[in-house]
Amino acid sequence: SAVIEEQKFSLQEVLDTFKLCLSENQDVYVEHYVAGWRGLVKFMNSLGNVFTFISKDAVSKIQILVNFLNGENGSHYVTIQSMVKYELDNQLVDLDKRGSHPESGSRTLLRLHRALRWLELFLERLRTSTEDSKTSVMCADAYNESLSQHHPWLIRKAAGMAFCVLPGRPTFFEVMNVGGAERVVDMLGDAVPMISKVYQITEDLYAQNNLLELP
Ligand code: 1PW
Repeated sequence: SAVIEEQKFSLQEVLDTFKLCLSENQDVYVEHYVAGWRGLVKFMNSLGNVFTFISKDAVSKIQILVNFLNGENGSHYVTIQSMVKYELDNQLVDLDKRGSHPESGSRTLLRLHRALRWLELFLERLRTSTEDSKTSVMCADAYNESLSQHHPWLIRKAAGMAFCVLPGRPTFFEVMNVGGAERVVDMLGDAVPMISKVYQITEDLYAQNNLLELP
């Protein structure tokens, strides 16, 4: 029935959300970016309890952005581009050290942005993996190559421990609920370039505005 259909989780749907992120002139919609992350959180939570420490932070960051989007200045938060411009023009961002705006939209989104790079690298490894590849190794390699550089020792340790208990590749593919391994590979071949594009546009915007190290 339709109800059961709705409850069924599919990573395909999540990754499709990232397709909706890009406007005609390559702006990134915050609404869809956040919706994509909501789906990723759901996915992480279905991988086991150890991931709740990871997803909890994503959830609170998603909520900060949603609050801006639904707030009185919400019209400035429709795209990442308009958000950054609005917050910079109105001195709403702590640029060098944490001060009166510790939870700006710009610094909050930067955290999700850095994590999106991890996801991109991880999904690409998953796509090109073979039956005997270890998800824990793929996940750790992707993490060490990206997000870990922004994390202190304690979080790196905790993340490393969480990766160790990640389910194996077959379970992983099952939880994704996309179909057989071949279909997963096809889906990822479609989704990874899309995520990569959203990532690159955001990265360029932050680089141009000197925001890549926001505290
Ligand atoms: C298997 C699928 C994986 C997909 C995405 C992974 C999401 C990664 C979230 C890692 C979070 C680890 C714990 C929280 C750390 C925060 O200190 C950190 N947040 C993030 C998202 O890196 C930095 O945020 P903060 O402390 O500067 O507010």
